[in-house]
Amino acid sequence: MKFVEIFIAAATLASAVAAPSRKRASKFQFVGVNESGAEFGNTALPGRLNKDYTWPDQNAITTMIGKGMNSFRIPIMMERFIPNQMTGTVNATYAQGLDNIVKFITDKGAYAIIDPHNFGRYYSNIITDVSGFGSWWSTMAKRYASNAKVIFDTNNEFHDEDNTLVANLNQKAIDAIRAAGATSQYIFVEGNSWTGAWHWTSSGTADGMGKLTDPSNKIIYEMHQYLDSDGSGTSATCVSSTIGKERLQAATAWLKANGKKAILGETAGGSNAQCIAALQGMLGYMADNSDVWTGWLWWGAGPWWGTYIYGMEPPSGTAYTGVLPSLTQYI
Ligand SMILES: *[C@@H]1O[C@H](CO)[C@@H](O)[C@H](O)[C@H]1NC(C)=O
Ligand SMILES: CC(=O)N[C@H]1CO[C@H](CO)[C@@H](O)[C@@H]1O
Repeated sequence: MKFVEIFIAAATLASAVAAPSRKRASKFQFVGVNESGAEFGNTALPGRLNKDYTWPDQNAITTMIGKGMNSFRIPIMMERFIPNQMTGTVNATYAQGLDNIVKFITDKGAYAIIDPHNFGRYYSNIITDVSGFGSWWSTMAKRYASNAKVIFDTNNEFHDEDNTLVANLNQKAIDAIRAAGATSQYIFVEGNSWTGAWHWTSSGTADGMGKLTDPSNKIIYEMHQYLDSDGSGTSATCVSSTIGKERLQAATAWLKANGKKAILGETAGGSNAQCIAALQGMLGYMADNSDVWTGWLWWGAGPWWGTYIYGMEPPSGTAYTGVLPSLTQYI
């Protein structure tokens, strides 16, 4: 999701291996939700805890694990974790907050996906210092090198920049993470054009992204897809009851042709019959193609969403009450 929309939900991923308390219906490896909060107030840097930003609610995560979810994406700000320059040192306050939520999630056997929600920017400037980006990731990866339930997400939604730069940044992140000793973790890589599934091949981002290499062979392509007319995830109206499946078809063909796996790292639709049909059609299509689609994450949950159109926060979020009950077979 774009910064203009102030709130982002972090993805909650739970692992099938460390079985959550409830048996899951689908065969997806990762199902969960974005858990927003720590990336909020991104124009206030470093920002004040519980005024500009907050951490996800642990009770809400427990509730979602009870629903069968095993994966939680935690959006953070790169600048809050390492202020001033990417080669610098961590802010102990923010890093401790991240440690706490990561430990809570992974102690429950779920995946914690660390998502620098920066759109390929650092202090609003497009990141061109590939080496510095590697340093940032090295610092992060060392911190969680021994926790196999952590997933590293290179960056949220690169956009309006050079496709080759995006691929180079992703490769540098992979190399830095592995060199830091974090060799067991999955790495989610994101492309240009807001990592949109519908633009994955047509934007040209697929070309460089398809050449990424990983010595641990555990990279998963993270794509995002919303079902409103401009695909921005800002409307509760979906284009049609079949738009979800349609928007994934070209990317699915690319994944199969290139032997790659993907995660739908952000998706949502409004709480209405047409969107629910479109979501069911899309998730059913992904289940039919589970050789390449490993799962999906809803956008978004988190304590500060209020009456947000896609709100998945229990107990009263718009999507928690109006959409989730229709998606249980895909969890
Ligand atoms: C570190 O983070 C805390 C809370 O996020 C913030 O209040 C503080 O100003 C930060 N310190 C620096 C040096 O950025
Ligand atoms: C779909 C959606 O609303 N996404 C939101 C995610 O959160 C960011 C910021 O936290 C918002 O700007 C987006 O609108």
